[in-house]
Amino acid sequence: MRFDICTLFPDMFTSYFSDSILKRAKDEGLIEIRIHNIRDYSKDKHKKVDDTPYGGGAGMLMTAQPLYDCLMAVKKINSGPVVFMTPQGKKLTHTHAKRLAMNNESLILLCGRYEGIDQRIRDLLVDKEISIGNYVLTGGELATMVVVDAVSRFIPGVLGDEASAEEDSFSRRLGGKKEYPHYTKPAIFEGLEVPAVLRSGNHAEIAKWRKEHLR
Ligand code: 4G3
Repeated sequence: MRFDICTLFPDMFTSYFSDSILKRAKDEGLIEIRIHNIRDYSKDKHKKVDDTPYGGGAGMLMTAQPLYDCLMAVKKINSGPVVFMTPQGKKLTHTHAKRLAMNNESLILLCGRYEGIDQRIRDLLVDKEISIGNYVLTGGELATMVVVDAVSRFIPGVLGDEASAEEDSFSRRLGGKKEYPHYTKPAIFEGLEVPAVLRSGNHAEIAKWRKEHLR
């Protein structure tokens, strides 16, 4: 699955996507992530990418031209939908992330900054709008990282052999509930002991205990 990300802050993505599980997924060719700097597409002599809103109001908007040229260039290499990250979008859920991964459809993710983008880019080029929750961030970059991470976990092979996204929180296997408490060594920490049943080796009792402690 391929993700093309359009942003004014490409450096924000490098450490997140160069670490841990997503790095391995990239190295194994399970996902491909390409970052595109919207500023590179500005035709302004000072590479300007923002301007004041018509009608007045606080702050700046991202102008249409660099966004248009960036998205049109990316659409030539990625045939998937253009997704704009915005607090007004459809809320991302477990099911939604899974569906995006199962469709195995590549995505073009657009990160907004300032007070938003010129509406004509939405009208012309944006296919869907996704939100990671009811709050406003200073930019769409964090929201985009959340989408890429949550979707990638559902791509077969990304989590490795034993682990599966379906064994995690919110999966139906756990009755739609969250999780049971986890413990690792040492057996006693700050006077708190790991429940004896988890150290008993009795798998039936362990399963029973975990079921009783789902929350
Ligand atoms: C557009 C996404 C973009 C309009 C983006 C702010 C929160 C989310 C932005 C706007 C974002 C989210 C950039 N903040 N909840 N900030 O998914 O007002």
